[in-house]
Amino acid sequence: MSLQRQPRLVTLEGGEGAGKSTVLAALRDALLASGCEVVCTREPGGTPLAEQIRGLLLDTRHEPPSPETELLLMFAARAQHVSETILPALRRGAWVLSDRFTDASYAYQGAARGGDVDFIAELERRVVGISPGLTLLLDVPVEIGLQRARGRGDADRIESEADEFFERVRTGYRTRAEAEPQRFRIIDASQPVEAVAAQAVAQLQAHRDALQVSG
Ligand code: Z5A
Repeated sequence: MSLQRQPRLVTLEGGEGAGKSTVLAALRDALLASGCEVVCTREPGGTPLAEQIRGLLLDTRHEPPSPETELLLMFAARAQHVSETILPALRRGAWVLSDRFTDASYAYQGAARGGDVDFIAELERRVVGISPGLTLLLDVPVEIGLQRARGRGDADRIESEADEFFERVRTGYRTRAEAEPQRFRIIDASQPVEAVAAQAVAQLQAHRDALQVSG
């Protein structure tokens, strides 16, 4: 069973402090300005149950999950998110902007944690079944991203990992982007936030133009 590409599903990926939240708002505004319905969502999360799973995953107060538990909880949240939020929105013709999606599991649980990539791919096929039409990878050197993210105060469980962990995340994302250049666009997120947002909006517009040309 292969993944079903969803042209109107747009995902934002990147390491800590890459600026995904800001860029997502700019993409949303651009789509709303052209009269589209837009659903903004995030992972892990995006439904009440999946948000509870997010709490389990990121809370530093309880026992840390094993790598397998972490992976399976990410996909449990994602299965719920896809069936309850993403697919219903796509079916009624809305655009869906997601702050992270399955690529994050390849980067964090695969490349950074050393999880079995074939198993992640199997989970993706069996419990997700869809892939984004466009993925914007906000790429920023780890040192800069962590400085921004840690400037906000309390770190969650994953944010508390060592810098080498985030170097592996970055490499994992870049490797995926290089393997699927037709879906990914890499944006240099070390630039000022306005420039990053403007490039993201331009990439979304190019994607929409290409969809119209291809009918
Ligand atoms: N995770 C996983 O392991 N596996 C999975 O499958 C999934 C997720 C889906 C939660 O994600 C965690 O779950 C995350 C990955 C893991 N791990 N961590 N850590 P999240 O998306 O909720 O958390 P996050 O990535 O840590 O979010 P973030 O650090 O907030 O990133 P962001 O949204 O890209 O950044 P931001 O909020 O837009 O910006 C952060 C700060 O930097 C803020 O003060 C901005 O004003 C500033 N900023 C942003 N851009 C710029 C520029 N260009 N210049 C200067 N300052 C900037």
